[in-house]
Amino acid sequence: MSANIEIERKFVLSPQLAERLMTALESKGSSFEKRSFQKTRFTDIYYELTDTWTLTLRDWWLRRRETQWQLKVPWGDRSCASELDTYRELETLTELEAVLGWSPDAALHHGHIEPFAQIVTERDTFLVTYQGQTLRIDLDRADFGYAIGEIEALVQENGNEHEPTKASLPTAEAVSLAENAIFSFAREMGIAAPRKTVHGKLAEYIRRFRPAHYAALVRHRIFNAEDATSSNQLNADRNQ
Ligand code: V4E
Repeated sequence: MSANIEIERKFVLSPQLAERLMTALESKGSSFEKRSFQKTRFTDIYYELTDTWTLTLRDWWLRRRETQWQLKVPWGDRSCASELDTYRELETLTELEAVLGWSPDAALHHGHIEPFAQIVTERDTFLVTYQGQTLRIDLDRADFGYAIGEIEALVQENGNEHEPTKASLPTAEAVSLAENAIFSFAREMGIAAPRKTVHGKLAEYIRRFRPAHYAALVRHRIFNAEDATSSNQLNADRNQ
């Protein structure tokens, strides 16, 4: 089984930065080649084992995006304070069932899993070629009043199906190249390094609406303790 490794740098999306990025990404004669632009709207429903936080306390994130089941599990041994998120992204039922050991449809049908968050996102996506890499820039607005940007690269894993979170060397080299491209693209776009970890939409949703779950994730070092009191972070960041 070989899945995609997703390497992602999140940034706080102030209205000013969103406008500046839109202009830069639409302009010609830059160091990157714009390949496409797309607007989408989708609903994610996140699931946990019923009455437990078993999956999320392992940093496993099971969701249904519209009709498709997806699972993210950590790749490598990055600390939760890292500026980059690196996850294996599993999207076929065969992959999901191999890693989970059960079928999400059957688990839902029998009440073994239950939803704990629902988020509707409006997303502007730019695909660019930069330093030989395809980068994806997502500008997201979530329905609970949170906006965030992401620069993301995908690397095809040369996987070891028995150790789903273990890094293999060629994959590690490809991930390292992708990381460099992401950092350098962010610098060129004038996206400042955040002073604190930037919450993804779900992390922020849990912080706002599921405080006990959030506290457990901080205790288990899935989320960073420094962020426990942060809000939208617009004021704490320089992307204004
Ligand atoms: C919570 C989480 C993950 C679930 C997906 O999170 P999110 O970034 O909100 O989703 P989205 O819509 O951007 O997914 P995409 O379309 O890019 O696939 S994946 C990783 N985490 C963990 C996590 C963490 N440990 N710490 C912080 C600050 N954020 C997220």
